[in-house]
Amino acid sequence: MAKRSGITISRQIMDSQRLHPEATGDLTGLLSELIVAAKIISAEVNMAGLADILGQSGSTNIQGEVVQKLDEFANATIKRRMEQCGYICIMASEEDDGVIPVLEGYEGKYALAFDPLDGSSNIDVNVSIGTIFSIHRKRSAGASGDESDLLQKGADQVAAGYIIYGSSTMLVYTTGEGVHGFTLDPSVGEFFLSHPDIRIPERARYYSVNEAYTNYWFEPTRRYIDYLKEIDPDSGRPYSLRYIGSLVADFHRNLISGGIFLYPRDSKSTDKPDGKLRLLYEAAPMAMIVREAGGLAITDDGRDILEIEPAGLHQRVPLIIGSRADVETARRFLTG
Ligand code: AHM
Ligand code: MG
Repeated sequence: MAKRSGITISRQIMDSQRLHPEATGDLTGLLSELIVAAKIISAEVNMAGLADILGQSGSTNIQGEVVQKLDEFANATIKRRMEQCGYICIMASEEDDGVIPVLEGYEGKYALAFDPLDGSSNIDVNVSIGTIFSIHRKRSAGASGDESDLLQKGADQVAAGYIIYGSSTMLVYTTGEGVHGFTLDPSVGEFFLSHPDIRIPERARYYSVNEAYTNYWFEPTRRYIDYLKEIDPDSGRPYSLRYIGSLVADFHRNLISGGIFLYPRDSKSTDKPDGKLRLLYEAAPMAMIVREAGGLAITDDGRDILEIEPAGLHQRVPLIIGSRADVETARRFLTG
């Protein structure tokens, strides 16, 4: 078959809907709304560096309006679009403590969890940041959803993805049929298929972890990282370290080039007994994406991230994610 080019994200989503005659188009509609939100946030992120120059930083802009921080802007943008799209019944965001209802009369059949702008502390230094999303099917009775629609394990996600605002803006998502990456052409405002059917390399030469925390780690975590640094050219060690400190950017890099990312528990500090990253809108969606791309995601005691039953909206979880063979090796160290 001839290679198709110039495929827009809407075309690709419609094509995949066509493979499911039973589909109602709601998931397609939901993803389309998220894509619009992504474009709006992308435009705002790209302007962030100009804010000072244009005199729009501080508490009010030149129109006399209060300027929102970018993460608040991203959060409000997604909530506003989704609460009246008619495809979802309930939402959870990293920026909101409780569940976020949708407008009455607009209740749909999906639940959406999202991190509106992950890594937002990196905005001021022009480092890539991202939006992460996770979609489950509604399972509560009645029209309006409740927390139980969000507290579902990652294995039951119907779709997951992220948008990375980097040297270009990319959207990477899966509905369980492979992982596809699209790059935004800002001149026409469209996402075009640039990375069809992404496969993460089986084994890699890179690891990503905040190594400054070594002294907080449990001994097996330390032993595993020491192993990656041993000199053994036959098996490709030492690995190289790449840590950006922005999950979407670190994950994306590893997805494309191969690598393993770790955010383990602390043994000593009570500050991060379960690591830092959140299960519902950081670890679980990335775990679905990596599984669809051939990789693996586990906790630092060897449990499969996708099998964890969430107990709270903002539950944290230790995360080891990336190239399958590397994560399997890590699991042997961590559980051995
Ligand atoms: P945030 O949700 O407050 O932005 O924090 C999450 C970020 C992730 O993007 C990144 O992986 C992690 O924090 C880095 O944390 P650390 O600075 O402890 O290495
Ligand atoms: Mg976050």
